[in-house]
Amino acid sequence: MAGTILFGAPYSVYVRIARLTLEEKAAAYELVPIDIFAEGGPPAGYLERHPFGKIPALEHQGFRLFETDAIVRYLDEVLPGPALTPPAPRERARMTQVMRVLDNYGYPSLVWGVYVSEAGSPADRDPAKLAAAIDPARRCLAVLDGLLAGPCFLGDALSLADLHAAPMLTYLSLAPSGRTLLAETPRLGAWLQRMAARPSLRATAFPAEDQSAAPLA
Ligand SMILES: N[C@@H](CCC(=O)N[C@@H](CS)C(=O)NCC(=O)O)C(=O)O
Repeated sequence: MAGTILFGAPYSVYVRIARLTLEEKAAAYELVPIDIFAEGGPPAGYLERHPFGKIPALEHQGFRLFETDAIVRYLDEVLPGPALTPPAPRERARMTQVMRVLDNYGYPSLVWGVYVSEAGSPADRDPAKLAAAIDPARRCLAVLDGLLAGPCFLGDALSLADLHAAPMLTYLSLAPSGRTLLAETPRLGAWLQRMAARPSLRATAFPAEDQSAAPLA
């Protein structure tokens, strides 16, 4: 199989992170739909691409890869276009720190805790989970706000940290409580507005950005 193929669904945070990397590199790619939340799960053969049954998975010129962090760092290295990883060790470490904060503390609290529990599909709404997520989400936003070093996370240059953060904070902004929390960190709110205006974000909008009822993240 030639070219660049990404397997996943447009509602997924992690699929969007990979798509943003491809878009910022102006790379041509095919998005092959895989819905892990479909009744009966993903197609049987998909586990050969991702043994844990998650999305995304990548195939690039015959090379198969899963785990978003591995995918975006690989794409950044092999594709032409602006570098999304800084050369200096401290900046690179900061970028990795932001990405791991988002995976370990942001995704559970901002996406599942606030967005899905408050504004996701009706079956997933859960006031108790929402209430429990407010403090962790607030802490996470304060930490991210403190890590912002300029118009982008690392200063002037866009990096993988910005592309990792944008989908999670976009979902957060679709929930009323998320918008209230974001108002407490105005620098981060302004960063999200700048990111939302980028063509890469516009080209990969979540279905929920156009709808009142949202699917799972
Ligand atoms: N560690 C994985 C996480 C990917 C992930 O959690 N993807 C979500 C969609 S955004 C998923 O596949 N969830 C399905 C599930 O948890 O069963 C990565 O970085 O690629």
